[in-house]
Amino acid sequence: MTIYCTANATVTRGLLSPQQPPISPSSERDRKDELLQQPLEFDGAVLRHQPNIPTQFVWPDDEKPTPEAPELDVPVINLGGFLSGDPVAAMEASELVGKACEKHGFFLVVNHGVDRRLIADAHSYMDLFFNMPLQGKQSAQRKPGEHTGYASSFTGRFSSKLPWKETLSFRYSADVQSPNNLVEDYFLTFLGEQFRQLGRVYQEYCEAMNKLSLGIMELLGMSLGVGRTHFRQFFEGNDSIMRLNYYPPCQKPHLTLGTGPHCDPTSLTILHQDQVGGLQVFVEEEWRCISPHSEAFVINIGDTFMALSNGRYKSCLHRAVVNRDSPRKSLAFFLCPQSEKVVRPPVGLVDKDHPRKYPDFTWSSLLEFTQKHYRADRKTLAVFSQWVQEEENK
Ligand SMILES: O=C(O)CCC(=O)C(=O)O
Repeated sequence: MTIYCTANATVTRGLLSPQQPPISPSSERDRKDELLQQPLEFDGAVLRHQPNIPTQFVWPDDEKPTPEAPELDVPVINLGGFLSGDPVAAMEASELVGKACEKHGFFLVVNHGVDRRLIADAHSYMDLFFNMPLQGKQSAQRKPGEHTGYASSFTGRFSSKLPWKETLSFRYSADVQSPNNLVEDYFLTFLGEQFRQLGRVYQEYCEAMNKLSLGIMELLGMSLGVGRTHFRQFFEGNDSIMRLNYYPPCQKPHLTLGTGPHCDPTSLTILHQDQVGGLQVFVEEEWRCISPHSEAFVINIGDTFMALSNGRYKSCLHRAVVNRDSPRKSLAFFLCPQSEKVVRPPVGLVDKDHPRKYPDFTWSSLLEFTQKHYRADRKTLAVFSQWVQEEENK
C-alpha cells in the first residue's frame, strides 16, 4: 500500500522537505494534485529540522506521549553468579526474573557477559548506516510483507499513526543447518563490500545475544518450575530478528511517537538503549519510563513466550518517545523459535486449574499474521489466537 501526503505536508518528489518558495494559487493547485500522486517517504535528515510534522505522524490525543513519565520499578538482576555456575545465585536470579515476569514482563540484567566494546561498536556502527543519504539506505529497502530490511517509518505499510523512526532489521539463525554467517552475508549482499565490517560486528553481536537469551531461558524454565533445560532446548535452533532502531530528533515530539504502543509478538527481547532515553512501559494504567543504563540490557517477555508460559508471564505494552534535540538509538534482539516449531506450553504448566489459554501455533504463522494482516498492538496474541481457532474450526 502506498500512502499520499495531505495538504499540510510540504513534499518534493515524494520526499518531505523544508519550506518551498511561495507559488501562485493555480500552480499551487496543480502542485497539490501532483503531490497527491506521489508516495510519502520519511527522510529523517530533512524532517528533523522541520518545524511542523506531517499529519500522518500526529498520534491521537489519547496516545500522545505524556510529558513526565515516572520511572518503572524493574529489578536489576546480576547474572554474574548464575553465569559462573553458582546454583544459589541461579536460584536467586530466577526468583527475581519470575516475579518481574508475573508483574509486567520487564527486567534489567547486568554482569551479563557481553563485551562492553562489542556493545559500543554495535551502537557506533549504526551511524555509518543511518547517516547515509536516504537512497543509499534504500539499497536494503524492506519489501511489502517481509520483516527484514530498511524501513523509513512505516510509510509503505500504513497511512496514519506513523512512527518517527528508521529501522534496519535482519535475520539471525542459530540453526546448525543454516549458514553460520547469515548476518555478515546480509550486509554484503544488500549493502556491498564497504559494509563488511558492520556485518561482522552485528554477526558477533547476534551470537552474543543468542548466548545470553539461552541463559535467560534457563532462568525462565527454573522460575516456572519446568526445569532449567526445557526452554533452552526449545530455542536452541532459534530463527531470530535483530533490529537497529534510529530515532531522528523531532521538532514536535509531543505530537508523535518513535515506536507506537505494542506488545512484541516475538518470544524474548533483549534491548540496549543509548544514553538519550525514550522507552516507556504501560503498567497499572500509566506510562512509566525505563531510564538508560549503559551496563544493562532491558529484557522483556513477548507474546510467544506468554503463550509458552500458558499466560503466566506477561507480554507488556510498551512504546518509545522522541525528543527535540538528540537522535536516539537502540539495539533490539528478538528471540524467536525456529519457524515451524509448535508453540505449546510444557505439560507442567497445564492442568484443570490452568487450562490452555492459547492454541498451538507456529512462529511462522504469527509472523505472517503481523506482517500481512495485523499491526502489532496490545491485542495481537488474543486476535491471532481467535483467528487460529476459527481456521481450525473451518
Ligand atoms: O527503542 C526502544 O526503546 C523500543 C523499541 C521497540 O519497542 C521495538 O523495536 O519493538
